[in-house]
Amino acid sequence: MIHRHSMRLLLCLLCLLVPTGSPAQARDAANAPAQPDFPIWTDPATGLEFVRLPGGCFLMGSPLNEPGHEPGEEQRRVCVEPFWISRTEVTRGQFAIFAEASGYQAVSTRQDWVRTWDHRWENLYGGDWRKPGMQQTDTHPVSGMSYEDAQAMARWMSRSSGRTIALPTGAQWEYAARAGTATPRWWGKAYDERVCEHANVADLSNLRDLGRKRRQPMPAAPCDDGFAHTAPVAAFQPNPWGLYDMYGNVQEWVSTDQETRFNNGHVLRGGHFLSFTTDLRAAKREDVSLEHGVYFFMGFRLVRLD
Ligand SMILES: [Ca+2]
Repeated sequence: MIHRHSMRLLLCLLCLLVPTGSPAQARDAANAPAQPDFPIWTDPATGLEFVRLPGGCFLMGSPLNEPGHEPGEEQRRVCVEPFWISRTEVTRGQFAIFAEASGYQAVSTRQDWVRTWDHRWENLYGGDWRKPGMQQTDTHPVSGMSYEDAQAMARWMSRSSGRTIALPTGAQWEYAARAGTATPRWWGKAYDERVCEHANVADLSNLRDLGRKRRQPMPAAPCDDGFAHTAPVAAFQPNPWGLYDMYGNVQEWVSTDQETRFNNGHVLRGGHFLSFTTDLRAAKREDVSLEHGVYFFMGFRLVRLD
């Protein structure tokens, strides 16, 4: 009995000594950048928190030799006035507060489908932002959002808060995402295993998920961020200005301030949970036609302008 008890004790001690190496622990490691003391404002109706960024000028776009550089990313000096931007993407719970208070029917609800990917793109009929074809809770970013849905929530929040709430312009989004850096991503140039500390992207979780379903692998980061689909907001390290998930998780609508290829087009920024390498860059613009419908990786964050 004593022998068995000792063994159990030894095993318990070993459990404490062996690192689990979980993605969450890796992300909690000491590499997070120091956070400036920017003012915070909380929207009273939804609890969405905004950080006040100082105004400034920066080089928008990317140099010609940046891997993934595309037309439309030509570098130019841009200045922005001070503005507030939400620390996180709008969550499903926050969007639900808006939808219930206003009676708003999202595009995905009206059309009764969301476009998903599970080894190929498919329309999930009967799905909408509440059932976007993946496991989510109210702390995950709302997904399956159209540009129109994001604008509708901004208008409602403007009325309810008495402040001017909007989608960020492309310049505001990129200024916030860069947070004073000039590299492709705020943590630098490299796209290696460190990406999993900073962003929820296509990673080994996606390969595991596809492997379980006996489906073809896809390009993925050489690390495990723990999420094959969306992650709760603020689960990864914030950027140097205290903003979470500027890369990966859901792709974010910005208000049109640049040309798009489509008559009825708008721009998404920051990549999403199925993105990899060159799609996860500060300068990357995803130009989409609204006729293509809403995809399960489309979400947004908001700005306050006064
Ligand atoms: Ca992931």
